[in-house]
Amino acid sequence: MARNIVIGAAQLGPIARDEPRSSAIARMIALMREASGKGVELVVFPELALTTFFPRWFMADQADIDAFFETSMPGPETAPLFEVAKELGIGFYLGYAELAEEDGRVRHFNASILVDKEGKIVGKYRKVHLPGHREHESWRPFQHLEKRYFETGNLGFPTFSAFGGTVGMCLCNDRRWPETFRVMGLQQAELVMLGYNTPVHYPPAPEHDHLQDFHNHLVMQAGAYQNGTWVVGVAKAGHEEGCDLIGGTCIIAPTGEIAVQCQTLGDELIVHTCDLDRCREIQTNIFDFAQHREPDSYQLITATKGVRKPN
Ligand code: CDV
Repeated sequence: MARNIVIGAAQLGPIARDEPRSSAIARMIALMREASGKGVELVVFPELALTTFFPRWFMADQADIDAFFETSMPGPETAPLFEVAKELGIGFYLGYAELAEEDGRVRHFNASILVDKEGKIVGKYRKVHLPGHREHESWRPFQHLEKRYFETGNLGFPTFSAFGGTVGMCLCNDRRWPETFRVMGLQQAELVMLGYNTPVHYPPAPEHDHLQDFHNHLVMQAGAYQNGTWVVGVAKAGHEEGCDLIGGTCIIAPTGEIAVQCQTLGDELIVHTCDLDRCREIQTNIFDFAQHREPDSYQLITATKGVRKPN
């Protein structure tokens, strides 16, 4: 018996700096309605899906930065997304900038939530691997100030029992790190959802620009196969405020094969029926962790942050 879930990966094209959230949300609702017509139960949206990718600009005034953050979820502007999801009986993953009051102080996270078919938040994730830099670097054609604007996520990589399976989340740069997928794999994740904003041009190593699409799929396919999990990776794509972002939104099977992939750099929905039981093909065979892992030999992974030189 299959444990099927029909998943929609809802890629977004560029969002302008002055585009109001209401416009981005209207675009997402249109994709959600299209998804509903195709029997979708769960829609995955990109990272920082409500606004333009604001870490590309240095902003000195905290009020200008905070304007890109959500202080409540749902809030007045995001409520329609939750209402339509409930009306259609569709769950969703959403990436957004979270401004939280926690431990007696204001905190900023690059976050994602998982919302069930009733419009209720059933999972939250805060981005662990923040790429980029802290200070303004004038030599760059555009900034990547995630390290300045966000704190490192403090929730780890939890998984949740939802949509008839075990599901987890991560965000963009997280997908490049095998630890991300393995920590969720060790919780027997059957589905990992992630949104991304990935520029074609990587200023510190422009010689790799032509490899951006390859690396995107390479890491997600490896993460899927090595942990026997479905992976849904969703881009904010296209020419956004002078910066080209890759597309390549896709749904990847536990075998590492891309089942379906977007063809454009704009708003586009792709749909696939994912049988969560297919995870067992890998999880009880080549990557049967209990039988084959050798954690004693991996201690260096958590014992050190950087490289430890041989004696
Ligand atoms: N939003 C991201 O995390 N972007 C990074 C870029 C800067 C390399 C990524 O890993 O795609």
